[in-house]
Amino acid sequence: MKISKMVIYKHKLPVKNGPYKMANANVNCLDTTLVKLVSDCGLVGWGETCPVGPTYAPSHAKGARAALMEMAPGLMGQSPSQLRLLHRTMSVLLNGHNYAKAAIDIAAYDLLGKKTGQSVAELLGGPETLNVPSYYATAVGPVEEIVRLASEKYKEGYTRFQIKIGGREVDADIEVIQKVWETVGCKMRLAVDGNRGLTTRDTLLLSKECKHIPFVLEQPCDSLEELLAIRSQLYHPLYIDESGVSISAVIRAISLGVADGFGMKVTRIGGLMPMSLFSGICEARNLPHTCDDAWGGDIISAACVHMGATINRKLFEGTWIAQPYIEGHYDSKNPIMLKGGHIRLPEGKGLGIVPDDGFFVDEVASY
Ligand code: 0XW
Ligand code: MG
Repeated sequence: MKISKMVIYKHKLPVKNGPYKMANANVNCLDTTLVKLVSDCGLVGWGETCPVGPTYAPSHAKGARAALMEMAPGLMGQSPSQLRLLHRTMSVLLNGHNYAKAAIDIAAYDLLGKKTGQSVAELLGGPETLNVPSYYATAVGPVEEIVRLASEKYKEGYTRFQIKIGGREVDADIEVIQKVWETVGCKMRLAVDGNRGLTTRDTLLLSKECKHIPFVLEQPCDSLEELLAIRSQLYHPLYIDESGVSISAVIRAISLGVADGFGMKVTRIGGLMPMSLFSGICEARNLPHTCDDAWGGDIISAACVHMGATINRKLFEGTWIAQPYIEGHYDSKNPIMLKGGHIRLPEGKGLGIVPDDGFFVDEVASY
């Protein structure tokens, strides 16, 4: 099987009840990028990448499309089934830009699944579950709203709740965490995500003020160096998210002893193949981790759910998808849905998601 055609589309995903506010990003509408790979045998595979605005990470929608256009001509005639070689070809064509390469990796897995009659989860080693646990992530918001969401999401069946903090006075963040704890206690596992937005001083203060509350602290400060500097003074386990930009960065964080776990994004690490390697490294060191993406629609959600289904249950912290914040689906017959805090693994070959005919109309380039 060879790649004979590649089409790049862009598509707008408005945020339901937006903006979605994080310490370093404020988004009303996401700009997602879709990749359609067509094989010489007429099969079609889909990939997607959707940075959550231009400030969450060093990636942005136009950058993804420029990187895809840079690689596209060199990908024609390559085999999508030889995934390791496909990744090497992408590295020869372009340095870095993992988040763009991920869309091609996902489309290649979708094609390979369709060709061999297997689901992506089977190609990744096999699902441990058909009902993948998710977790709820709030935006940065007022105390009453976050407390209300905590009770509501517990009742819906979520087992993990991520509170966003940062970008405001640390006292407001401390109050939110304490009130959520008073309301839901140990009913859900708690994570507190600073999205790089806190100073080391405020992180230490927050951890001390909340030392009686068992949560994991996710990427409170910008860099690994800042986290390393305060690591020994923290009262909470530390999860690395935004700093885990590559397999090499993950190995570094583990060997520096700064990571008690990870929030990981399939696109940030470069696709399903590197994500599977990352998950294997975590398993070797007994490190819990999520399997998410920054944002995006049914295609990226399906990729995260297939990968999440394969992760060792003991270490799996859930798959976050943007569905609760988005209206509508690409595949109206077989949408990716969150129910009771869990996501059903799509049935069928490949990703198990096929966008409705003519759904994407904004074609950016075709090769
Ligand atoms: C909660 N998320 C997975 C979704 C947002 O895009 C950010 C992210 C995180 O944990 O940083
Ligand atoms: Mg995070």
